[in-house]
Amino acid sequence: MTKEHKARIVSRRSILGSAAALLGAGLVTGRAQAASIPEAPTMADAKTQKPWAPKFGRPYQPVVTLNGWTLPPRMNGEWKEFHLVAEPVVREVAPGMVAHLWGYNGQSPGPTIEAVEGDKVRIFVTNKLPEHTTIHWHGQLLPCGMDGVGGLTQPHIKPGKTFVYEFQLKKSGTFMYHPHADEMVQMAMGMMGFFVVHPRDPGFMRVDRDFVFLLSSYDIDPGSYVPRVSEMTDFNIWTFNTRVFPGIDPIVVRKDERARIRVGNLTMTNHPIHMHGYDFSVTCTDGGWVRPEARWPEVTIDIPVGAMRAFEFDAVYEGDWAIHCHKSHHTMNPMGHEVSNFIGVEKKDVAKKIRQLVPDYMAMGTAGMADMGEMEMPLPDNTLPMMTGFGPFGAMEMGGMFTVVKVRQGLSREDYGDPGWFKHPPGTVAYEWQGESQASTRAPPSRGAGKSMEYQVIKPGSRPRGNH
Ligand SMILES: [Cu+2]
Repeated sequence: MTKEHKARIVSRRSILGSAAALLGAGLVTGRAQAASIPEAPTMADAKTQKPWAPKFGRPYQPVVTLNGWTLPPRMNGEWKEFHLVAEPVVREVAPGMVAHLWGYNGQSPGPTIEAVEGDKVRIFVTNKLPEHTTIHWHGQLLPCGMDGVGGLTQPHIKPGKTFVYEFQLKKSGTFMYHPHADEMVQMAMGMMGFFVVHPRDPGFMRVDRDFVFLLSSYDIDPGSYVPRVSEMTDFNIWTFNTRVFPGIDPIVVRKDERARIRVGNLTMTNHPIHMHGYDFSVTCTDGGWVRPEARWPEVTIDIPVGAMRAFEFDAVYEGDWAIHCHKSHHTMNPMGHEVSNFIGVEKKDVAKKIRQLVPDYMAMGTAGMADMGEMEMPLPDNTLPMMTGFGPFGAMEMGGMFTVVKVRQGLSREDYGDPGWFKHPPGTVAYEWQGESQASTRAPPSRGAGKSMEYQVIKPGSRPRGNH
C-alpha cells in the first residue's frame, strides 16, 4: 500500500465496532467463523488513486480506477479476503454537486476488487442499507449458489446482516459486481463496482497502464440530492464512475507505453465510447480475452447494457485527446435536457417578457447553444452547469461522459498526475485564415512531436499501399 493510499483509506473499525459484534449477528457461519471479519476500509476522496497491489500473493500489474480506488484484501490461509459494506454514501459528482446515493465502502461506484486467476476469494458483504440486498459477481464462473441472485440462489441479506461469498477465480478478465435484489432501485442509486482478475502469468496481455471505469446514469432534478429511482429512460446525469466532466480526472499515459481502457456499462442504454487521435484494438469483453486473430480495430466502441469492453493502443501520438460517449446528450449536464430549440428565432423581446415572470429565465441561444458554455447562468443549489469545462482555447461545451486522454513524453512510470494542457508544436494548431500571403509562409502541418506524417499519393489506376 502506498503511503498515499493508506492515508486516504479510512479504517472502519471505529465505525463498525469490533468484528466480534458482527459475528454476533449470527450469519457468518462455518469456515469463516473461525476467523474474524476483515476490515472494510472506506474512502471519501473522489480523486483517482494510484495503482496498488498487495505485497502477498501472485504478482500482477494493478489497474487504475478512474476517480476511484482498489479495495485492499487480506490473506487468511489460502483465502484472499475482502469486505464490502453496502451503505448510503455521499458522492461528489463534480465540484459543486454532491449526490446522496447507495454504494459500497463510502463510495459509488464501490472500490475495485483485484485478484489473480486461481486465487480463492472470500468476500464478506455487510448490509447497512435500509432494505435487503445481495451481490452478483457479473461474468464470473462460480458455483451457482455463489451467484448472488436473491431468492433464486440465496436468501436476501437483510439489513444489519453479513453474508460470505467464496469461490475460486477460474479465469482472468474484466468483471463487475452489483446487487441482484431490488435492482431497479439499487442500481439507480449507484450500487456497482469493478472486479478485475489478473492473468496467472503477469506477462500475458501485459500493458503499461490499465484504466477502468463504469458507465452509470442518474435522474437527479436540479437542486435536489437523491436520484429518482422510478425513472426508466429519461436520465439527466451521465457519468464515468459517477463523476461528470469537468469532474472526471484525465487518463494520463506516458508516450510510447501500451495502454488499456476497460469500460463497463450498468446504465439502461448503450454508449458508443469514442476516443480521438488513435485507432485501437478491442482485446477483452466480459466473456474473456479476444484472440489476436479475432481482434478488431475501432475508433468508437459501442458498449451494450450490462457489458464490458476493453481496448488497447500504443500511445505514440502526444496530445490531449478527447474520449467521450458519442450520444451528444450524454456529454451534457442536467440543464441541457429541457431546453427548447430557438435556432433562427429572434427571441430577445420574448425573453425579456418571460423574465418578468421567471427572473432566472434564459433561453437557448439564437445561433445554437455554444454561447451557454461561457455564460454564468444562475443555477439552483447543488446543480451542475449545463455544459462546462474550460480548456486552453476556451469553453469546451462538454459535460457528462467526457474526459481527456493526455499522452506525454517524459513522465515517470508512476506518474498519473494531470500534466496540464498539451503544448502543441509550432504549426500544428488550426488557425484563422488571414489571406493568401499568410499561407505561403507556413510549413505543412505535422502531427505529434515534430515528426512529419507520411502521406500516401494515390495515382489513378494504382493500388494504395497496404490495401488488403
Ligand atoms: Cu452515452
